[in-house]
Amino acid sequence: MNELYLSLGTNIGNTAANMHRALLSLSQLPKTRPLAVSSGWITAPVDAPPQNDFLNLCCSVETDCPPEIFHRYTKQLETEFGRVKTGLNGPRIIDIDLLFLASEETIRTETLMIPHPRLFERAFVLAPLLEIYKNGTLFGRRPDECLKTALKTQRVEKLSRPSFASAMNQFVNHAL
Ligand code: PH2
Ligand code: MG
Ligand code: MG
Repeated sequence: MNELYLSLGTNIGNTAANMHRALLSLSQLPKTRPLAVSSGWITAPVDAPPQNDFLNLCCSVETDCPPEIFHRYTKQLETEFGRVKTGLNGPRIIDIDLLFLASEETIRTETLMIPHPRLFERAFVLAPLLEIYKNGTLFGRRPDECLKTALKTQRVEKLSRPSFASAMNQFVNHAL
């Protein structure tokens, strides 16, 4: 059993609807149980060509799937959403990234790097993550301190009442 933290992002089309669908799809993956979901955050693009702001959030799941298999499922979901590659860090209908395992296990293969190599640099990951990850440290680092640094140059804004709240509730209620 792995406790896995994920980052989701979308900035094409109806982003709330995309996020809603992504959460429900994730909760229905084999051998997988949702644990927690953060608020939605509107975030300026980072390390990316000019494009629309993103809707980002983080969630956690418990899964019996090995991380490589889970990763394959999330890639399949992205394809089902109709994601097409538009250059490096181009706009996307949905991006589902595996951030880290609560066990702090490290994975380095051709296709998968866990922890995510840019995890500690990105406010659009750290701000939502800190809402659901309550350990003070991660891989010997302080995510709250990293967020402070990232916020000096990156803009993120928490959504107080996201229109996909029902999907967030359904996501966590599967865990009951
Ligand atoms: N994802 C990226 C690159 N830049 N910026 C924001 N705000 N949100 C993202 O999800 C994002 C990004 C690469 O996947
Ligand atoms: Mg990404
Ligand atoms: Mg990705």
